[in-house]
Amino acid sequence: MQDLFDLSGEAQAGTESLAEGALVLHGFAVKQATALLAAIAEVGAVAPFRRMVTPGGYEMSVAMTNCGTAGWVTDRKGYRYARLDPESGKPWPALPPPLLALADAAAVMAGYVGFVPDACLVNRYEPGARLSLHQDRDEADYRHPIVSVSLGLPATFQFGGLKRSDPVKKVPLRHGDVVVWGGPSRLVHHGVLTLKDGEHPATGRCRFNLTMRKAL
Ligand code: MD6
Ligand code: FE
Repeated sequence: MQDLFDLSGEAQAGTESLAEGALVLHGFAVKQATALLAAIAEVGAVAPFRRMVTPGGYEMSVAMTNCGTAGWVTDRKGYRYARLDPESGKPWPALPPPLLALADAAAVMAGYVGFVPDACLVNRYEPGARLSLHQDRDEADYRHPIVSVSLGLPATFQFGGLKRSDPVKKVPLRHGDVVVWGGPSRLVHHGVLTLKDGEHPATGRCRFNLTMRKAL
């Protein structure tokens, strides 16, 4: 953490502190974007994007797939991590090395040393898609941080508090931005506002978000 803050407690240029333990690294993944998008295409070819159903019976507007030892899934039975893709019955594709390298580098920047994710949820938003306010709490151990990468169209991220009713900060996330959060912020509520239409040179009419976690 030390080197990201000067003596006044201000975050370093290009970084934005959202709360204790939560940091936006603006543009941190821009140089790796082409490699990351190629990795997403490979994952999607093996485990296609699909719109999962919530326990309440709603089809999500965000299309999802996974890579890693475990993948996050939802259906009428609930939210959980599963080692097998329910669509194919086969293991999820492995976590691509460029994702692992980025997760490590970003976590170190935010003061988390030795972060090794075993799950990466890949979200695909088309214009009109949104993700309502939620907590990520299906992971076994909340001491591990989460590293999140945004690619393509910009979105407005909502960063709230530990209570669902806490005030929510609106944070613009653009192509190449990385968010790292853990520690006291690990269980904050967050979401993504409805994606506006647009065209991005790297992705076309969509936004991808990768969230890397230690799930098991
Ligand atoms: C998104 N992100 O940015 C959704 N969850 O599309 C998340 O839900 C998220 O960015 C946990 C940690 C970081 C995240
Ligand atoms: Fe989340």
